[in-house]
Amino acid sequence: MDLSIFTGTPAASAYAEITVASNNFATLKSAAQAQMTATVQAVFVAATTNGWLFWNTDANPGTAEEAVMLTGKHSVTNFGVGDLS
Ligand SMILES: [Ca+2]
Repeated sequence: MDLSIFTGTPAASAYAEITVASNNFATLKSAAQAQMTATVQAVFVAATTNGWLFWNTDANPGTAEEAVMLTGKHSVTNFGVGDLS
C-alpha cells in the first residue's frame, strides 16, 4: 500500500501495529490514535475480524485522517512496515 505521506518505504519508526479485541470503528480509531506521534504516522490495528490501517495526513500527528479496512487481516502478522511501499 503506497501512502502519499511516505516517499518510498517508510522508516520502521514511522509505523506501529497493535491488536485490539474489538470490531468497533471508534474503539479501533482511538487505539490507533493513542499510538500516533510526530514520528509514528501510520498504525495497523489487528481487530477481531479484520485489520485496519490508520494514518495521519495533516499537521496534527495525533489524529488519523485516513483509514482503510483490510478484510480478514486480523493479526499483526498479516501486515508490516514493508507493506507500506
Ligand atoms: Ca492528523
